[in-house]
Amino acid sequence: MSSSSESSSNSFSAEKYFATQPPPSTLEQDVSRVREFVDRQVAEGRKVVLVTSGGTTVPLELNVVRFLDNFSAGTRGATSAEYFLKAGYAVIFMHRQFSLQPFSRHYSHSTHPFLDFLDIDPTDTDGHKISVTRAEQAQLLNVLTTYKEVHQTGALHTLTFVTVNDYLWMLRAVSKELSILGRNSLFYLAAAVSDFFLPRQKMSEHKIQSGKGSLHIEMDQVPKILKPLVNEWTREGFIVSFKLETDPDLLTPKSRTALSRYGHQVVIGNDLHRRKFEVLFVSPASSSKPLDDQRPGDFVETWIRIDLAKDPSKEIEEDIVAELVKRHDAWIREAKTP
Ligand code: PAZ
Repeated sequence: MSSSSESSSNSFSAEKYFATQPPPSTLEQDVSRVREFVDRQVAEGRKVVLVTSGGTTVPLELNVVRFLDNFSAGTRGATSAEYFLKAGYAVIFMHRQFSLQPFSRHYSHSTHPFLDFLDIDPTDTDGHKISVTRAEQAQLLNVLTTYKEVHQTGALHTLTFVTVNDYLWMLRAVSKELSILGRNSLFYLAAAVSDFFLPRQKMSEHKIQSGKGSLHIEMDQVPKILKPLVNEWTREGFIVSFKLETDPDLLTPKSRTALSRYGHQVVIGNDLHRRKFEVLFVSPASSSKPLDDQRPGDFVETWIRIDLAKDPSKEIEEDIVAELVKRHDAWIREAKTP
């Protein structure tokens, strides 16, 4: 696999990407459901957040047997979605198929399988009476109550993607639908999106054969989607992107660069191994200065940290969302100030 610079022939502008790569077959249906959901939220006066969550795949064949994937389980997105709902937002939860989802995430098959806390009543001769073990009852009741309330109010809408192509088409379409909300929309882009992809035109139709020995694949660069998102698709939405790094020295500079390059509202930097207890918020100090002319002092940087040793059940997403809600409200108020 090789990487290339943005100006090389291997990079796709967003325009070229959408002109050459086909949309997912369910896109139109998905978009019309999103439109209905957004219309309902506008009528009910709710702010709407789009949460993207989980990793995208990059298929290597048209009849796909093999694909590139990444580590993301969707914990950040699913957890944050719950806190946004609690804060009164309507949530469009756009997630990788089979990754974690709000509410059911508490009972993930790998970390907390639900069969482990169900009991069959031994006194019931028919064997039909199932109960929840005492230790699990309080939490289950809590989760279930909120889950039912959310479904009753219709404040959660779920969308599914698998490939990076699904993700890009869906993000473009959903962000255009959200533009009618103006500043009442928030974008929380926590999905781990591949930087590289194999254009359809270069894919092998059938399963790649192993007969020729080693495999060499040259991938193209996925277009920098934040640029059209900020400049064209949704001009007024409050946009929060995430930056993941594994080298701690790169976290601050790369987060600043992302903010300067795209001119949105917040970049949240997180280190792969420390992401559950600390994140860095980077935002512009002044919106009046040209973005490409900003210096380190022109950014406001705030760390959010939690102490998991003191409170192991605390979730950093609670504090991330609380901070964003404050900033989003200020952003909405700012537009109303003459
Ligand atoms: O899904 P998860 O909770 O395991 O991980 C969350 C995350 C690290 C993918 C997210 O916080 C993030 O940084 N997303 C953007 C990744 C990127 O730089 O593309």
